Amino acid sequence: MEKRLREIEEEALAAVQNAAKEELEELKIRFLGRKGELTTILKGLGSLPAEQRPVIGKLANMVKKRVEKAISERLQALASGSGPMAIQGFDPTLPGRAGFPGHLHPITKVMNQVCAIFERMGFSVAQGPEIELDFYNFEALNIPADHPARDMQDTFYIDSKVLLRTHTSPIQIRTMEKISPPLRIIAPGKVYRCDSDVTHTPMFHQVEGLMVDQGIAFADLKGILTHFAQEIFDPKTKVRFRPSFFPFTEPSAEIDIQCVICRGEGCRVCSQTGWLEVLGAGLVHPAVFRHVGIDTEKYSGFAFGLGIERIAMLKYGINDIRLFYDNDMRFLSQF
Ligand code: 2NL
Repeated sequence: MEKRLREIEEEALAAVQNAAKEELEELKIRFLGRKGELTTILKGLGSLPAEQRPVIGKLANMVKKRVEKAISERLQALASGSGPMAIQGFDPTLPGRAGFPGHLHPITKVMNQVCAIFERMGFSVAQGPEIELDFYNFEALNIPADHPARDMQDTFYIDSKVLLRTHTSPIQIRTMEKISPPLRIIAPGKVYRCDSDVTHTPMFHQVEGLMVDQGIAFADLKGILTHFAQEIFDPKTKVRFRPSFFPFTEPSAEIDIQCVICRGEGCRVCSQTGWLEVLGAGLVHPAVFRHVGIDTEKYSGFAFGLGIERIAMLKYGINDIRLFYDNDMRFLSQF
């Protein structure tokens, strides 16, 4: 009897040691349950010879206690993760940490908003390569060979004919080559200029737009761009058109909005003028139309360009463009 009790103990302790949580319940029934061998021995103590009773009784109770203790220790070990399969201090029963879902970059958001405003006015999105030919980036846009924009200091050249586009206008030149008017497109994308300070990064984002049809006038440009400014900023935004010059448009204009910081009172952001420049635009220069074979007698059109970083800085009151590209979560998670 004594030998049998020691066998039961040995068997039970061995089984418990490596048991999984679900197996422990079965082992508890098998070794400690009402129909288990140990319980049968304890129940049958009365029929044993009187001199054996205290010895066997004491041993059987000790085995029972040791098996109970082993089971409860194993349960605890599994819960606190100190079992052989677990990493120290890791509790597999705790719920996991909630994942950080992330969000779009502020530049992507403003880019999407700008595109959506023009898409609602019937413009389609066009795309093109970031590595461009001199012809599409300069020549076709009536930018002469001695123009300062062509300088090595402003443009990243790959070789004498290949460069990183400095604006998204080449997308529009390529579109006009392929598709005949009427045309109403926007060209969003990354552009590259050899420049870096608080308001310039070597890569930034631009959206340009182009509308070509019979009878397009400066009034169409004014209507579309005024609507755009009031959609992206505020419906009450005051807009001003100032005469300007670009080689690819004639006449040309720069479009200002009333300062979003001081509401026109004059402050540091608007250099005390009360106005902020947000867009460049004009009627497409006939030389540009000739380069892509559009009949200047029949068609006219307007074009415009804006910088996404500048719009985002004004919208969110950011004074250093480099914050967009530092990848600092304390900055990015505010949008
Ligand atoms: C600015 C000025 C401008 C254009 C871009 C354009 C494109 C073609 C033909 C004619 Cl294909 N013009 N684009 C026109 C005027 C201004 O951008 O200040 N951008 C930030």
